[in-house]
Amino acid sequence: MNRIARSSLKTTTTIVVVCLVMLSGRAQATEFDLSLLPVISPNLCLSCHDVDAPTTGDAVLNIFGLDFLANGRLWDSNLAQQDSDNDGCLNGVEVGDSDGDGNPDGNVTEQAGNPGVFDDCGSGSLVDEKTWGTLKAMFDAD
Ligand SMILES: [Ca+2]
Ligand SMILES: [Ca+2]
Ligand SMILES: [Ca+2]
Repeated sequence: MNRIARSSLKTTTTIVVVCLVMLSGRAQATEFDLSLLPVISPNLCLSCHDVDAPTTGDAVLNIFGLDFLANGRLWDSNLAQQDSDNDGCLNGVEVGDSDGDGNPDGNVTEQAGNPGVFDDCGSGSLVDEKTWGTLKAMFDAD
């Protein structure tokens, strides 16, 4: 086998393996991923997907789901400080955990907006939310 054929075979094998890993246990992964968000009501699966009961065939990710995936499937301050759907509300504000430490803001029990959908996520400008998040992070660091 020449070098190009071997390289091509290796690439094909890698793609097949990656696809198999992605297909196996997709639903379980979704439930696990959902458990990583500090506040999930009322959007639940819709926080990350385009459908409210995703199965392997239709588990299309929304823009926040893609960012979550790109962030190593982690909910953290990095992801909280982004505005995935570009609606002016940071992910952390929409999810209800401004600093992204995994604990809801105060006694928040409902997401303020959907982090993956351009929507009305409450009052306040992005600058104010950013400032608030920064201030909060400073206090939390102590
Ligand atoms: Ca947003
Ligand atoms: Ca928090
Ligand atoms: Ca939103």
